[in-house]
Amino acid sequence: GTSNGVFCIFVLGGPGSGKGTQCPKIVEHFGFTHLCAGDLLQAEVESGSENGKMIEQFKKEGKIVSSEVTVKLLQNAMQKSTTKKFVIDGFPRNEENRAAFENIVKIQPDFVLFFDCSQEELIRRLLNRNQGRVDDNIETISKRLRVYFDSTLPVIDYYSSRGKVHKIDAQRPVEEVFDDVKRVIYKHYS
Ligand code: UP5
Repeated sequence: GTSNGVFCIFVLGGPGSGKGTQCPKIVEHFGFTHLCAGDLLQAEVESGSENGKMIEQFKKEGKIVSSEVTVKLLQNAMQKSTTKKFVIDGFPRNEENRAAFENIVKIQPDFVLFFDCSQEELIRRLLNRNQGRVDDNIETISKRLRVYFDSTLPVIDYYSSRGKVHKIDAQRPVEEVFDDVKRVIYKHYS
């Protein structure tokens, strides 16, 4: 882990790759604190805060909200946490996010879980989810995928070049994916 006693995992992967499905299982199994950037942003929308309207618009368009907003939400949530073991889901989504988190929070991830899944399967899952998300329609899904390929994959490449990425085949059933997730975490954290 990092020197200040913080242990931090980033979970990245395309929209629908299973980040929000696997992270609660990590919490249950390892006792990490789960911070989902998308959920923290959604809570801002629902609180009716000043930024809420802007965030909702960004979500509808599949665009990445400014680091200033997201990093602050993550930082607040980290400060409130009773543990120093974090699994951060769906962040950083671009190089700006990554640099801002490193500069402001001053924490590097111990490693990155990368959920690899075909585009066809991602689209299938998102169209089937049917939970009333403003961004689960085919137009927004296409935009989210484009943003993922253009902006998030470079972040994964960045960590990959530093030997920090564990790629997981996320196309398989939930429990099989979690078996691999557990194996990777046990290797680094015990
Ligand atoms: N499912 C899951 N695993 C499965 C499996 N192994 N086999 C079969 N089905 C599986 O899963 C999606 C669906 O697939 C579910 O129905 C699930 O049952 C099924 P889920 O676990 O929710 O996948 P996840 O990767 O979490 O998908 P999600 O849609 O939540 O990912 P996104 O990354 O798109 O969403 P997020 O909430 O992180 O971001 C939404 C928007 O917020 C972004 O587009 C952006 O506008 C904004 N945002 C920012 O601007 N900045 C940020 O830092 C974060 C978000």
